[in-house]
Amino acid sequence: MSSNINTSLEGRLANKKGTSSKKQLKAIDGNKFNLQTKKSNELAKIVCQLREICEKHQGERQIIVIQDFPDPDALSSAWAYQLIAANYDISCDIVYGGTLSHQENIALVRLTGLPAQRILNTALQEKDLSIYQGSVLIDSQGTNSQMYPIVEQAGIPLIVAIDHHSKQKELDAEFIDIRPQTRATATIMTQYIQEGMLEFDTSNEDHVKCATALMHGLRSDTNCLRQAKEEDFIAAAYLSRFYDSQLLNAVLQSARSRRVMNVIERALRNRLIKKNFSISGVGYIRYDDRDAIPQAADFLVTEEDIHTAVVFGIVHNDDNELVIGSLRTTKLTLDPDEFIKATLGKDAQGRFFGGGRYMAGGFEIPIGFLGGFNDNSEYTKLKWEVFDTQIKQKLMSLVEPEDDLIATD
Ligand SMILES: [Mn+2]
Repeated sequence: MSSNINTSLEGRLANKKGTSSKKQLKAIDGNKFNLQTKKSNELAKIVCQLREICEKHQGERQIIVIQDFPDPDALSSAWAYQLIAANYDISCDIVYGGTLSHQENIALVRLTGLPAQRILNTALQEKDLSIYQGSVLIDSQGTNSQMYPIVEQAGIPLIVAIDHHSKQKELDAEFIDIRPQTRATATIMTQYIQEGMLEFDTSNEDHVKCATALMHGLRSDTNCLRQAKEEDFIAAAYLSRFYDSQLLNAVLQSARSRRVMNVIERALRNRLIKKNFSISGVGYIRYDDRDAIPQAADFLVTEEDIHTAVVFGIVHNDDNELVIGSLRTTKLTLDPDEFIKATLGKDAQGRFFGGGRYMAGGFEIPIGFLGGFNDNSEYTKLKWEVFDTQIKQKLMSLVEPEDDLIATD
């Protein structure tokens, strides 16, 4: 009954609109159509180039380098590239130099059997890299990997670079697809697959698991699809035909460790709030808990009247210390990449300490001569205070350009 009323109402409204608005609608549809064809032409061109590159390197062995602390987007996209390359008889090793830190990433790799290997820098230096005829960067431009400079120094040519972070440095690759406007590398990889680079098959267990991993990567880089754009939804819709929802659920249900909870507590306690920014130093963190930093930033940005959160700490393992920080923002006009580059600047070699993508960013600052864990607690405390003060001072210089630099409330 009610639907009848609606239909007749719609009918009457449509009649009232008259022909001029109908024409307008047609014109808008036409524009949309042109835009979409333009987009799909561009994509077809990109995929054609990638196909040529894969054909050219048929039978070779490549090393896929992902960031030191890989996230789901990087892990799943690297896996998709590996499966695509296998179609061209190119065998790929997916490697990272750091560790899997986030509980969801550990679960993802364990539950899907995702073929990524951790290689320590020292082992990589001893490894015979001449077995590789080319390297591949996925969801990275090499700046967030301690491993990539070693691969570069070994003279292995960069064949493919696929990423969605803002440009970090000039890359000399045979195929480059860097799209800072795209929310996830998983979206780009899914588009390649949809364009025929790989035929997903629900009876192939690896395909189902890779589709599940891509779905997770896409979700996690778009804040559970809340920041997703049309192309991400289209990619997700395509993946929905192949992924295993129960498997994805199992990955998402992995629990936080107590140590991660403790870091979040510390971030909450230490936070300094200025002009809608929440900035927090969390002190020393074990290498394996490194991912607690972005998780703490994710949490701090949920406070009312806060649009941007930055959390940082000194991450250490047996022989290395590094300041690592994460930025999360909900402010549309704040570009994380620009903010981090402008506040923290560059190192002696002219490389930025960090960068970002849409609504998120990160940085890594080597400690150099001051590094090394020390039994002397006074020294350890002093060292943290120096870094804490310096980083806050730099961040505050943009948050509050005119005011006194350090606030202690
Ligand atoms: Mn990503």
